[in-house]
Amino acid sequence: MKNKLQKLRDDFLRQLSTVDTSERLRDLELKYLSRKGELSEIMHELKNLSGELKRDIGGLANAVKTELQDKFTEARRLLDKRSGGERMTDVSLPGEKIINGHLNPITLVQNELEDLFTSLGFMVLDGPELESDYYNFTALNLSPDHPARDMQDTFYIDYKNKSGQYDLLMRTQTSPVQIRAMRKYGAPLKAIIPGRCFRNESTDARHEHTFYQVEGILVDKNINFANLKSFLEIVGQKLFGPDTKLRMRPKFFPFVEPGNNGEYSCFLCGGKGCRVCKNTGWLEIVGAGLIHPDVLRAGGIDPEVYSGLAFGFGLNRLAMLKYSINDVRLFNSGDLKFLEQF
Ligand code: FA5
Repeated sequence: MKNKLQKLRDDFLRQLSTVDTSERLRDLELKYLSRKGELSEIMHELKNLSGELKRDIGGLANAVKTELQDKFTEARRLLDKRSGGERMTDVSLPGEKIINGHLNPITLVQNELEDLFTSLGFMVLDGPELESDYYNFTALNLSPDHPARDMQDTFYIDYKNKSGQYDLLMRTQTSPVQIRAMRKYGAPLKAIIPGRCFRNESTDARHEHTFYQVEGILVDKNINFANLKSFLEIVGQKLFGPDTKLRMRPKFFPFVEPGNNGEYSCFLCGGKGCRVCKNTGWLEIVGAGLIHPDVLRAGGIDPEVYSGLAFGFGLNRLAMLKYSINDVRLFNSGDLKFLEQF
């Protein structure tokens, strides 16, 4: 075994003295010094020896190992130095193309809306995605037995509060941040809140379990429906062009009174009727209304002094319309062929 070790050492050193590229150095490392290399093999065989012999040859093997590793490290240092500190392969090979990332179309629309609303003096706020039942529903006038809760089923967290109730859930809308913002900043208040929402949906081309909304809230003295209408018009014209028209139709949301659905004239057919608007000429995009007095109270604001407006856009839907995307599920697909188009 001593001879074997001696031969391995000599072979290694002889070959090392002729190495002139990092590839050859690497080959040598693999052959002799790696976990499955020849030196490891010999070390492995040591366990079959006994007593003094094992100690002698073991000592020699360790000394050879240290010597070869030191020589190897030194050879690598010299090679690196010769190539200017960098280890190079073939410098004549074409370089690797660095692929640029793309912004998701949802982010593009979100950025446009943030630019618009900050230019109008709105703050951009954030809120928790893991929300309490109280903020997501009760404080927004959806008491625990309110039938309108059925419209927004979500994912509940398996955790009980001190009263033994499950009260943590993934938020279904950005509206709970209305309450948090009112409590934190009081009135007057101007804010938008973009963010991710979750619903227990059977997904299809228009419905996802995870999607984005952007909430808007404005609280001040004498806020009225005309103010709401003008904000929704500004958004439509900014995103879809100056000729975009707005239509508001009544819709029930427990946290606004009166509530409505905002619809824009179809950007594709200009209101004549087409495939995108299902021949109606209008596209339903936003839920909105004047903030219910109970919600202002839950936010710590006196409804006798202040009034407010609120709206909630579906960001995925806005992006679908702006970029003619025909399936909402593409946004979360991670499909580069889709994302690279924007
Ligand atoms: C709401 O969520 C209300 N919070 C909006 C609101 C805010 C009303 C403030 C009044 C005042 P709604 O459930 O309609 O409303 O959802 C709003 C928008 O979110 C929809 O128009 C749609 O664009 C988007 N949306 C809702 N569910 C989904 C889903 N499963 N997948 C993709 N987008 C969705």
